[in-house]
This record gives sequence, structure tokens and C-alpha cells, in this order.
Amino acid sequence: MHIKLSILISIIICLIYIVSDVVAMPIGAPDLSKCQPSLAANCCLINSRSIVDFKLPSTGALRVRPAAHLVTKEYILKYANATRLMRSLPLNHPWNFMQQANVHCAYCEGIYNLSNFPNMTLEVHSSWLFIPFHRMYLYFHEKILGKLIGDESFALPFWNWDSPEGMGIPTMYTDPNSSLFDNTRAQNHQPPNILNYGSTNEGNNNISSQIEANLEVMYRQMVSSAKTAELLLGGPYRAGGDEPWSPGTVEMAPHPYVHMWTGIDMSSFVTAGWDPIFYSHHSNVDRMWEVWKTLLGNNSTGVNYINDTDWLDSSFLFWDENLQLVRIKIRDVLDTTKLGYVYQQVPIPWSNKTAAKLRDGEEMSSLRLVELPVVLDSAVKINVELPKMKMKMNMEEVLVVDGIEFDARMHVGFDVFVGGLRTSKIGFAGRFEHLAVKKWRKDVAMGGLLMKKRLVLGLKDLVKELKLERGELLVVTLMPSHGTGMLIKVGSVRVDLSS
Ligand SMILES: *[C@@H]1O[C@H](CO)[C@@H](O)[C@H](O)[C@H]1NC(C)=O
Ligand SMILES: *[C@@H]1O[C@H](CO)[C@@H](O)[C@H](O)[C@H]1NC(C)=O
Ligand SMILES: *[C@@H]1O[C@H](CO)[C@@H](O)[C@H](O)[C@H]1NC(C)=O
Ligand SMILES: *[C@@H]1O[C@H](CO)[C@@H](O)[C@H](O)[C@H]1NC(C)=O
Ligand SMILES: *[C@@H]1O[C@H](CO)[C@@H](O)[C@H](O)[C@H]1NC(C)=O
Ligand SMILES: *[C@@H]1O[C@H](CO)[C@@H](O)[C@H](O)[C@H]1NC(C)=O
Ligand SMILES: *[C@@H]1O[C@H](CO)[C@@H](O)[C@H](O)[C@H]1NC(C)=O
Ligand SMILES: *[C@@H]1O[C@H](CO)[C@@H](O)[C@H](O)[C@H]1NC(C)=O
Ligand SMILES: *[C@@H]1O[C@H](CO)[C@@H](O)[C@H](O)[C@H]1NC(C)=O
Ligand SMILES: [Cu+2]
Repeated sequence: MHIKLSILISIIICLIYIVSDVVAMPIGAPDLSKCQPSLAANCCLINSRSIVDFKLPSTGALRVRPAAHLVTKEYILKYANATRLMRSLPLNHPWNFMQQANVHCAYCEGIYNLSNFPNMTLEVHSSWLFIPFHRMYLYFHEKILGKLIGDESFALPFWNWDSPEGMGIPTMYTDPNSSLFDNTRAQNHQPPNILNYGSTNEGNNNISSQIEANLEVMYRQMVSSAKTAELLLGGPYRAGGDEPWSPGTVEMAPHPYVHMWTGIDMSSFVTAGWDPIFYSHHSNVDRMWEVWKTLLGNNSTGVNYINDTDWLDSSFLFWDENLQLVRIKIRDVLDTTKLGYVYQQVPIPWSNKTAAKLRDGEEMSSLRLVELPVVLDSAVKINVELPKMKMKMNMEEVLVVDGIEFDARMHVGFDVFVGGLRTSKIGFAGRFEHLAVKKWRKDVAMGGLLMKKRLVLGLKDLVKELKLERGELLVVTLMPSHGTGMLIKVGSVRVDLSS
């Protein structure tokens, strides 16, 4: 009887799975006629009856996106001119600077629902949409800027924050008379101040250790924790599936930190695009995928993108440089050379940072050991077992921090460290961080918005560096990194095997 019941239950579960699988499909481009403006920001996109499918540009010379701190005065004038022209267009022109900025708001503030699943809100963060959506956004922005100054070779700069020379605000953005300026930038973060996105590095005034800590974060987020395209780019978000909840490592650090650090406009999804520095920040985020491909992509799983048609066929709408509304799919933007651009080659100082960065775990030894779920009002330790199973060749341990819940009105974040019972060393494994969704969202204004997310980090290298063995207990430390940890709850932590 019991056996029959359990068989029945399994069959039902299978059926539910099959049915939900049938429902799941690619994210459909929004229906622009169905805009639900948010409370303070009317960032509805300009609609058009004529929509054409995106076509790759005919091949010409490749545009080379330069590092922002290495460009000439002439380049800066050209870029500032283009942005000034963009700012001076009529407000209702799709190329107007504020219209360009609205694109970001429109795709992430609950402004549109999916055209093919109308009771799901369209959101381009916290999932595998993050990198390709922002790639498309920058592509059109760059083409329009080039059009405005009659220079098809114009390429956006990238803010090279992953390199010591690029860790401060690039000087092209600091002239208050320039169209590239934004007056909400943080006064105390102007040059020569540099970013300090290192783990447990709060209040550090030692520039060289600040740089070292930053490079360690780069190495963990981009190399050791991101051995597969899905770990790097993020987990699934499908029409008819779950809300986006599984951001990739490239989205988690230092991307949100750089937003927060830069200033007020940059700190929220609605206003980030108002600051011209947004486009070079995201140009570097985009560049990270390209760098990753050359470092790891060739031998991870053999593919340096996510081979899933729900991802490849997810589509979006943008106004292009011919004043045409176009529908573009993720499969159109896998290769930047087909889009006509590449990045200037600069040193990658973090690519080979290795085990040397393991630290002494003494400072963490007095932390309280907790059971989950737990509210992260301070740093906590959790014991988690490494799977006993023998691993297949290309399998790896992934650390899954699940059921992360927080009030979306707050900027929240925590760092993850891993150690073992037999070793006093610990290693930084990665970071979770989420920008505040400001009061503009209706659901937020009406009494809070509970967000649920999950963080997945590759552990294979760290397990090797710490000489941990199968079946051994790990000590996972979760350390609030951005002052508002008391607002985050963590549901569970486990180690899975994934291929
Ligand atoms: C920028 O615009 C000014 C004024 O329109 C023009 O004189 C100058 O040549 C332009 N500079 C570049 C580099 O395009
Ligand atoms: C979405 O809407 C359909 C009807 O249009 C309804 O049957 C379904 O339950 C809704 N799903 C959710 C998650 O609200
Ligand atoms: C959009 O989706 C949300 C759920 O995310 C739902 O509450 C809302 O009613 C939908 N709006 C429309 C116009 O269907
Ligand atoms: C900005 O422009 C004003 C007046 O046009 C001028 O007085 C000031 O020196 C300029 N500032 C800079 C930093 O160029
Ligand atoms: C700054 O940090 C570096 C590297 O971590 C260290 O070698 C140096 O002694 C520190 N300097 C000061 C003044 O603390
Ligand atoms: C991966 O392939 C690219 C281009 O084919 C090459 O430049 C790069 O060196 C390769 N990386 C590795 C780690 O083999
Ligand atoms: C990729 O190949 C390089 C060079 O052969 C090797 O050092 C590295 O461990 C490989 N990475 C993975 C994820 O297999
Ligand atoms: C992608 O998936 C399809 C269908 O599952 C498969 O036929 C194809 O070989 C895969 N491509 C790569 C590059 O792995
Ligand atoms: C690591 O990379 C840097 C910059 O690319 C290089 O200067 C350094 O020699 C490399 N170190 C090792 C140990 O390979
Ligand atoms: Cu964004």
C-alpha cells in the first residue's frame, strides 16, 4: 500500500514536472503597448507598430572598445560630443539620452510583463538574462552615439576596474562641465580614491592591500567559482517558470558594489542609466564574459555559452541606429565580432591568483555555529558535508546557498568563506549582493517586497586548495558585507555535484 502510494506520488510529481516543462519557454519580448508605469519613474519605452527582426551588421572594420583610463583627449571629446548631442535631442526621441536611460528602468522595474506569459513580470537581473541583455543595450547605445557624430567606428570605453590602474573613476567622467558628468556621484569616491570591493576589507586605507583584495575577488568570481557558463552567467529564467532568482558570479561581484560606490544615480535600477558612467561600467561587465572565454571557456564543458533554447531564443526590443524598433534574441549576441566589436587587450592581473590567497581562519574561529535557516545579523558558521560520491571526470562540487530572503528596499550582501575541520585555513568562495529596489516599484511602495534568491559557487579549486576530502565536513562562513546583513535570511546551504 505504502509502496503503491509512493509510486503514485512519484508519477504525479513526474507529471507536474512534464507539464511545467511544456509551459516553460523563452522570455518573450515585451508588448510595448502594455506599459505599467511605476510610481515615480515613467520609463515606458516609445512604441511603434513596425518591429523588425535584428540583422547582424554587415562586416566592416571591428570597433575596438578602449580602456577608459587609456584613451586620448580627442577620444574623450568625441564621446562627450556624442553624449551631448544625445542629451539635446527632443525628449520623445528614442535616441534622447533619457530615453536611452529609460531602457534599463523599463526592463527591470516591473514596467512590462512577458508577452508570452502575461502574469509574469519582466526582469533582466538575477538570472542568465543579465549579461546578454546588457550586451544588447550597450550595442544599440554605441551604434546610436556613432550615428550622432557620423563615426561608425565609434566604440564605447570600458571601465577597467579589474586592473589596478583602472580601479578609480576614469578622469573623463570627472569634469563637471562635460556631458559625461553626473552630479550625484559620491564626493569621497573621486580620484585618487579607488574601489575597495575586496572581501572583509571594510575601512581599509592601505591601497596596495585594497588592490590585492580586489584582485582576489576577481579571481574567485571569474575563475575558481565559475567553471561553467551557467555558474558565470546565471541560472534559468523562463516564461512560465520561476521568477529570476539565481544570479551568476559575474553579476554578484564587483558589479553591484561598483554601482553603489559610484553614486546615487548609479545605485538603483531606475536611475543607473542616467549616469553616463553606467555604460562603461557595463562595458567592462560585458568584457568579463569575453575574458572568461579565453581563460576557461575552451575546456569547461566545451561550450562557452548556455546551450538551452529557452535562453538562446529569449528576445527583447530596442530602438536601433536607423530609428527602427528591432527584436533581438540572445542567440544573436553570442559573438561580439559578429556584432562588430572587440575589447582592447589589456593585462588580466587576476587570472592567475591562486592558493596563495588562502587566509588564516583564526579570526573566524570564535564565530557562532548555527543551524539554518538563520537571519544574518552577524557573521555565522555552518557545517556542510562534502558529497561522498565518487566524482566523474568533469563533475564539480558547487556550493548552493539557497532560500536567501531579503527586503528588496535595502542594499544587502554577504561574503562566503569555506574552510574545513582539519585545517585552520579558509578561502573566499564568492559574494552575494543585491542593489536596493527603490520605492518606485508599486509592490515595494505597498509594503515591502520580499526577494528570494539563490547563490551557486563552484568549489572544485577551493576543495583542492584546502585539501578537503569527500565526505568531510566543511565550515562555511557567511559574513554580511554591506552593513545591512540583519535584513537577510538564509534558508539552507549544501554542496551539490554538477556537471
Ligand atoms: C566636438 O564638438 C565641437 C563643437 O561642436 C567641435 O568643435 C569639435 O570638433 C568636436 N570634437 C570632436 C573630437 O569631435
Ligand atoms: C496566470 O494567468 C492564468 C490565466 O490567464 C492563470 O490560470 C494562472 O494561474 C496564472 N498564473 C499565476 C502564477 O498567477
Ligand atoms: C503582471 O504580472 C504580475 C505578477 O508578476 C501581476 O501581478 C500583474 O497583474 C500582471 N499585469 C498584467 C497587466 O497582466
Ligand atoms: C566650467 O565652466 C565654467 C563656466 O562655463 C568655468 O568657469 C569653469 O572653469 C569650468 N570648469 C572646468 C573644470 O572646466
Ligand atoms: C599595506 O599592505 C601591504 C600588502 O598587504 C603590506 O605589505 C604593507 O605592509 C601594508 N602597509 C601598511 C602601511 O600597512
Ligand atoms: C581559448 O581559445 C582562445 C581562442 O581560440 C585562445 O585565445 C585561448 O588562449 C584559449 N584559452 C585556453 C585556456 O586554452
Ligand atoms: C583548463 O585548461 C587549463 C590549461 O590546460 C588548466 O590549467 C585548467 O585547470 C583547465 N580548467 C578546467 C576547468 O578544466
Ligand atoms: C546544443 O544542444 C543541442 C540539442 O541538445 C545539441 O544538438 C548540440 O550539439 C549542442 N551544441 C553544443 C555546442 O554542445
Ligand atoms: C600572473 O600574471 C601576471 C600578469 O599577467 C604576470 O605578470 C605574472 O608573471 C603571472 N604570474 C604567474 C605566477 O604566472
Ligand atoms: Cu542592469
